[in-house]
Amino acid sequence: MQARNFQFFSIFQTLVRVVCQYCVVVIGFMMLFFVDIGSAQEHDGHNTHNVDNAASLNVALRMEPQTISAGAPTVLTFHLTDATGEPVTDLMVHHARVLHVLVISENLQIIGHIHPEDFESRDILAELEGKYTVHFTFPASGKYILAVDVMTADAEFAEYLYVDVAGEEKMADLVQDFHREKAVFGYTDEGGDRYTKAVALNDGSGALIYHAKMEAPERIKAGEMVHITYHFSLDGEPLTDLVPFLDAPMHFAIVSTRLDGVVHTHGTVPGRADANKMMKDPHAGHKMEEAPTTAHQHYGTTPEKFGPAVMLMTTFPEAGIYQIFGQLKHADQILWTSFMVEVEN
Ligand SMILES: [Cu+2]
Repeated sequence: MQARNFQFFSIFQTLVRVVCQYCVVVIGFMMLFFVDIGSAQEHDGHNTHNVDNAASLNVALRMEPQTISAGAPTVLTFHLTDATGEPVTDLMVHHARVLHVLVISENLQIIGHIHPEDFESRDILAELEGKYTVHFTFPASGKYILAVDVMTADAEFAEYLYVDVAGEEKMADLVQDFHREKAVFGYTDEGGDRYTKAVALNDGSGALIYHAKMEAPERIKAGEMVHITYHFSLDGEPLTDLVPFLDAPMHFAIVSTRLDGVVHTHGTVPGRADANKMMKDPHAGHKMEEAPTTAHQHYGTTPEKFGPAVMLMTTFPEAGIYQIFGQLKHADQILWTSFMVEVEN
């Protein structure tokens, strides 16, 4: 018995030694790593806007290179800190991602939707320091708004930052287009609901051409709940086999020409229980009363197959002209829609 105990003890001792050595190596590596990150210049001073008053989140953006040029790959690192300056690392996965970045050009024609998980170079150690990185190539020079969406156990945050992109290739002027039926391009999924490139609307770079019809009230008033219904078809046939994209039937990014914010919201499938719940209580999806245990807590579950209709329920805060970008999925194609609406007082 004693011999066995001794054996056990010596195995235990060896185990402890190995674990300790491993810890020393890991801690040493982490220290080296953070010293390196710390020495790089931080790009503070960007305006951020916090939609939640209960908790606070600061987002500083570091760009590499520091001057962004059209057509050049750029590394964007968002440094998340709380009111006391401590890194925010307890982000919850919502809509299948830990952090969502929407990039939208001032002319409301270029959009990107990217996440740290979309890149193989994802740096988990840096994320332990509240630093989340995405890669993006801005296709044209001009001003862009970046919307960063994250969720913690206590709150949801939407922060906005602006970047100016230099370069010869200037973005086109804003065009007011209030058509309610449009051709929609499909972009082949890069795997796992990823599409990491910028999409310039109507540039014809997509492979398959779909058709989208959007039904909205004739007059849309600021501050009033609006129901907008989309109908999708391909080759004249209604699409009945749309599939979820990032845990939602459809993602929306709603931006006004003021470029003063981005509403990142999600569509529902008409006739479904969660859609009906939304009809009765339009804010149902945004309440945090029920513990958000899954990424589905926004608007309930998304059916595995649906279509051809998807509904958007939203409220436009002010009068103005808004672009409603939409993103959804069919087979391996990620579809981007854009419809402009005018909102009155
Ligand atoms: Cu996202």
